[in-house]
Amino acid sequence: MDQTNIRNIIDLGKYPLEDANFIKLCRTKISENGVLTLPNFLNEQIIKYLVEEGSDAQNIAFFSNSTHNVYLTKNNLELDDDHIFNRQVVSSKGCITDDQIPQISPLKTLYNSEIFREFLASVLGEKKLYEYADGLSSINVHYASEGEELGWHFDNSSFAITLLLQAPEAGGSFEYIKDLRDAEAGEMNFEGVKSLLDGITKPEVLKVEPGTLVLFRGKNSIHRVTPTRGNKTRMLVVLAYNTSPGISLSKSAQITFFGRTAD
Ligand SMILES: O=C(O)CCC(=O)C(=O)O
Ligand SMILES: [Fe+2]
Repeated sequence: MDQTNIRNIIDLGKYPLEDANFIKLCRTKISENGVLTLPNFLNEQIIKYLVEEGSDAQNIAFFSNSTHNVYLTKNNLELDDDHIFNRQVVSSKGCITDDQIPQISPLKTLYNSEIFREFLASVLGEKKLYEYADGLSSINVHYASEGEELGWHFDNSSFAITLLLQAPEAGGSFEYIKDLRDAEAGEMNFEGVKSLLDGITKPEVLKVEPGTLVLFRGKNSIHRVTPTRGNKTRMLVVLAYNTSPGISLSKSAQITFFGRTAD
């Protein structure tokens, strides 16, 4: 099968990415819910292929283990250690970078497909989307083995695009609360965050099966991925785009996420 042809990777009959009505429906969904899920976006054969490709590369993944606050900032020393702003949560995962994904991978076909990219831009209300200028950040595969998790956080970027390849036996679920803060207005909602982290407020759980494409607006919607349980690794692809050309991830972020820089 020709993996360099987008039509062999996604079913454009089921998901007509160029159809104005379909785009409009997706736009409405993401603006109303802060999230859009397209189940079975990848066909079964491609998922199987990508799980194998991903498993083969797991041994070269960079493993990171960190604690951070939900705002992904340094601690504020003017506030007490036990203030919710300074409350530490744990994140741990393995990650492979764009340069470690084979050129013939269907992930590259999908990421670079004009049809796919224009669809994403239209749904997200952006003029155009661009790849990262560094050779590491555009496509990443994340691995969460038993006990690994992503702690509660608000994203720095306004949107995220993910594809689940393999779900664990248990755990590894994506939980969120829509619009818990308003970053643009400088509203951090300490009370709301505290209530969630103290287990008083219960989050929503997003239903995601392997092959599901997820578009998520995570800047104001707090989210986490619960610890993987069992021997099967949670494997997830992150497709990262910029809204202007020529942008690289900062060197310090490259070190944090990938353990090295592109050059
Ligand atoms: O693993 C996921 O499903 C979400 C990833 C995420 O929230 C992030 O990378 O910021
Ligand atoms: Fe996130």
